[in-house]
Amino acid sequence: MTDVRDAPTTTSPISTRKHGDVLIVLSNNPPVNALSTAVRQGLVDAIEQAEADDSVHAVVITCEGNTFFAGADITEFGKPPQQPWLPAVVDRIEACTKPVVAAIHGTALGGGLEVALSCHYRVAVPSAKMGTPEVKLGLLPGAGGTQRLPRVAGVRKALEMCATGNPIGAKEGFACGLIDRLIEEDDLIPHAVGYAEEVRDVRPLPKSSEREYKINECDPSVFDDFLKENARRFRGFEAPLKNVEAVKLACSRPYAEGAIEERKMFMELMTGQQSAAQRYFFFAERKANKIEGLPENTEPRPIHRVGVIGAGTMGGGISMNFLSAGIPVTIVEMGQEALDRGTGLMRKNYEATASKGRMTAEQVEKAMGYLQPTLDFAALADCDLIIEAVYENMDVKKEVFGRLDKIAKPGAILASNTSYLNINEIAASISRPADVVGMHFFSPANVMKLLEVVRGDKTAPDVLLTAMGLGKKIRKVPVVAGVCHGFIGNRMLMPRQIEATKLLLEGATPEQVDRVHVDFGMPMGPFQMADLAGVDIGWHRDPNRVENVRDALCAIDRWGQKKGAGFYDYDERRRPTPSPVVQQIIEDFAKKQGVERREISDQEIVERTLYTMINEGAKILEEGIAQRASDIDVVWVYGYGWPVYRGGPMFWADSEGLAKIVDGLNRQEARMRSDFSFSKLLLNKAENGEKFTS
Ligand code: 3H9
Repeated sequence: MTDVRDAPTTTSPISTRKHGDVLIVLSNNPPVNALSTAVRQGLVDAIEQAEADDSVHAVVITCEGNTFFAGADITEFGKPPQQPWLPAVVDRIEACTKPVVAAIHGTALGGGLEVALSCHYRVAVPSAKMGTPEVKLGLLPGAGGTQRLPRVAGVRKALEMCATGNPIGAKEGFACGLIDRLIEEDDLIPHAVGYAEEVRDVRPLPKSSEREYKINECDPSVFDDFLKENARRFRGFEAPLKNVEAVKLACSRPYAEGAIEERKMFMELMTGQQSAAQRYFFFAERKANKIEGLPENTEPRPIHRVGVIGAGTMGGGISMNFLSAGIPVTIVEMGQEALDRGTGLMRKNYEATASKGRMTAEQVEKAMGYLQPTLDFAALADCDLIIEAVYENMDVKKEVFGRLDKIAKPGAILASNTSYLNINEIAASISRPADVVGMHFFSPANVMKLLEVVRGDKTAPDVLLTAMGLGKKIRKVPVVAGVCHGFIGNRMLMPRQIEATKLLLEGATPEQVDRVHVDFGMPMGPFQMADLAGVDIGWHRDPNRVENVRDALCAIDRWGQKKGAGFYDYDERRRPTPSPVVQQIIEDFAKKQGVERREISDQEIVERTLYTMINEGAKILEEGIAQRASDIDVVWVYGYGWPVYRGGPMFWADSEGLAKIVDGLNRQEARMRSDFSFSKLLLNKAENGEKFTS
């Protein structure tokens, strides 16, 4: 068979060519073959062409480049819709009187999967993935996906795919009936054409919208069970519930009626605030990867081996990211016992993942096989990147960097995992400041997606580019931050923590403050977070020096969950209950400091904790610590669990209205910490009716 990938060039992203009696319809719309207006029109035209040409007996729809259609063109959302609409396009494909085969590679996502579902047959290479990620944009599949998918793949599978947005692999797709045939990698189009020839005379044509048996055999309890299982995951989100509702409709209504309802729900979600926030966030995440001020032609440095100093929880977690990506790691500790404990914990973590079926035993061994544990600091000499994850103390860090300066090979990148310390000071203490960068991982480092890449004054452009690229390679979301105390995330956390603690003295309880944050959509409130992380973090360790509530808790061993007591009491299953001891401590302190206790409203908590964070975010922006407001949002969503349906703190501030934020802060200013000051950027923008994000 000739290579049918040599399609002639046309101005439309859709081209056609004939191979025997099969019309091959090829999309070429980089980077992801999104279903733009031109692509949709091209598809309709191609189907009309197939209908009109008597010599055509079957059609194959496929794509050039890395992927099958990855969905509707998200950049068109929010603009006046252009004909032909995707629902009409997919209906036209399904109504074709000649068999249509979708030939899938890469990712058939959203509208892309809906196109595939409207074809009469679907073939795919084993590496292909299929999914309905609309829910991650606060939407549901709006071109018949919620109605066709359960009919083809089964109700439970459709629920999982639509409501979680997670894709499935082609093999799983084949097992559930979504894919009709798996085809060898690299041979997709010729085999798809062969398949089309095999089925060219089969009638009636199998139409997804007409299939009944998978929805007829559905147990009605599947919906409630599914919602119960996922209650925590869906908390606060509108779209997952709408997706479930739409799939449920497929089981009770004829296709045509279900499709009309689906469309209504799609439009409802599309015009809502949550989807606007989630669509904003989709682009925010991608923008975060772009580094400003990078000289053209900057090339990353090659990284073949990574060194990690410190095999504690952080060092171990950091190492696992590289091991999982197949990058060898040399991990150094001071004593054999700590080294064994660290590597043992890494293996245990991998094995736990394997026991949940998310890794095979071979993959565990493969990952651990990339690890070289050692007590010999000099073993770091052949590493291309060395990350220190030692005790958070400037003198200790400088000492480690001094040693690295002597043994690291020329051109090696020297990174610190510090959460607060000044990267410029560390860099200035050695002979090669241009090689120094911050790589701030969040705990647990093998799980959390965020990576703050801290750009020092002297950090070389290629060092920054390498750290960002590597972050992506190990499946993190890297964000560039400038040097300041706490960088982006932890710096914004500080004013929140200060006000939250002040509020306790003034009359709020830890439960109230935490509830306000959880109701807002955060995974936990400031005091739940303190108990989880350890109330003793940063404590001076002198039980006789009790200057605030935290000192008082630490002095009596209430260090948080690890001690069974912190701001809350914990039972053996780590379930929290309010603590009368803590309440007494708070009241005693209030008395000692002459703070008059009063009723605190939930609104005051929002204004003093969340609004102060916005103010700090604005300062971070005006000082150039963050490249753009959306980067701050990425940090907060991926590093601290800010609800993505509120876009992130800066997007949320914009949607609340900056004048409202300023009003709230003005109202609270007298009660807040004495060194509170307004961000000029916030004041200016509020006054001019501007926003942080566009
Ligand atoms: C939908 O389909 C609704 C329908 O049900 C109903 C309609 C009526 N549109 O992620 P990457 C851009 S909703 C426009 O870095 P990767 C992206 O911004 C849609 N642009 O690549 C970036 O641009 P830039 C459902 C898009 O290889 C570039 O492509 N589909 C779209 O890491 C590369 O992206 C989805 O939600 C789009 N749909 O990952 C799928 N997708 O270079 C969303 C990407 O200027 N997409 N871009 O920064 C993805 O999940 C990933 O992009 C994908 C590739 C896995 C495909």
